[in-house]
Amino acid sequence: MQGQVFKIHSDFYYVKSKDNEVFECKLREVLKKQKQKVLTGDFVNVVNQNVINAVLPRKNVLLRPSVANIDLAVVVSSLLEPKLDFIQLNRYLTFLKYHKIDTMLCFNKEDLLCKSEFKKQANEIIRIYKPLGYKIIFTSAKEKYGLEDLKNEITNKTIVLCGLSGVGKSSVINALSPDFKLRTSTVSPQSGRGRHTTRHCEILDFKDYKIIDTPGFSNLKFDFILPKDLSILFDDIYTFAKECKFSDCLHIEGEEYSDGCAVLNNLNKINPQRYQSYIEFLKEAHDYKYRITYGSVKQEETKKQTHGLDKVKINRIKRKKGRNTQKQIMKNLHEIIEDENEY
Ligand SMILES: Nc1nc2c(ncn2[C@@H]2O[C@H](COP(=O)(O)OP(=O)(O)OP(=O)(O)O)[C@@H](O)[C@H]2O)c(=O)[nH]1
Ligand SMILES: [Mg+2]
Ligand SMILES: [Zn+2]
Repeated sequence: MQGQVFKIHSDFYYVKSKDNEVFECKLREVLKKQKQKVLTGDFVNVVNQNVINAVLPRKNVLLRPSVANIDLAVVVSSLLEPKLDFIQLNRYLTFLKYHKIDTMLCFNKEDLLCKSEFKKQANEIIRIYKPLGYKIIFTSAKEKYGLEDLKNEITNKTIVLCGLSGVGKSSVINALSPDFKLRTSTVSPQSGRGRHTTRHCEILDFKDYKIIDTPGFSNLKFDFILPKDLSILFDDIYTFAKECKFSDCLHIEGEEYSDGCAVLNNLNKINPQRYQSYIEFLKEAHDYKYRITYGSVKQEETKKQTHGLDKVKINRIKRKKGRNTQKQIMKNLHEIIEDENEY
């Protein structure tokens, strides 16, 4: 039998067949030994009604939240409570772009702003994100605004809701259908943050679409990518970065290439918060580069002491980085998943 994993609780995988039959399954020992990750959204093969013995090829995978086979990610932000945080939003967008997943934006809690304040915020959002090609909707789960706009975008799709804790992901699902009765809780008045109410990813089946509710998280870091590969994930920066005449320029204000850098020459055309996000993520990417370089250098220093071959040392550092980059990215992301599961 084949089916889709719609929920995972510790070692149990809940699989729904095409006929909507639900099976509580375990993973076949050999898959465990192979460290095969099974994610919510995976299509799997089930034998004996309760053993997953194969994961079918994935259309795509997102490791934060950990889900597979998604048609669209909807990044949910709240206009207030928690306060709209553009850098955090850019984190999600950049991460999804890295995973090549279609993305749209949903700004919830419209009811918390007065008309004029809402208009001001909405205009700013549209000015920044529409030119980047994102569909944008405004909703209120409380007042049930904007839900038709959301439905229009997600019909016939499997979508994942991503966003900080407390922005109203589960509330939006409850507003679309009272059947699920997902748990929600208020944002803490002290910290202004959500309370991590949703603990697991779960696919909720609607008649015309599937929605994956996910736990909110904020500690997503770009510590799996090299600094030189970051600008390509920012369309608005890359437009100029690809014209920059310095091949190894990272387009940072005040640094060695600032005279004549194509990005810096056009900084007035880039939204300041987008550029600030780029610089912030760049620091995390630098930490990653430092870590992998330092790891290799340490190994090579030992080699040097034994063989005294400087030239070999340089070549090996370069080779090591190239070979290991992809493996390291996956390793880092898998570590992130482990953290995620600790909620
Ligand atoms: N005023 C208002 N409050 C909302 C709206 N949507 C959600 N809320 C409230 O915001 C709080 C958090 O909502 P949740 O649905 O639990 O948020 P979440 O994104 O699922 O949070 P996690 O599960 O922790 O990731 C709850 O008290 C909701 O009642 C809205 O549109 N307007
Ligand atoms: Mg929730
Ligand atoms: Zn440059």
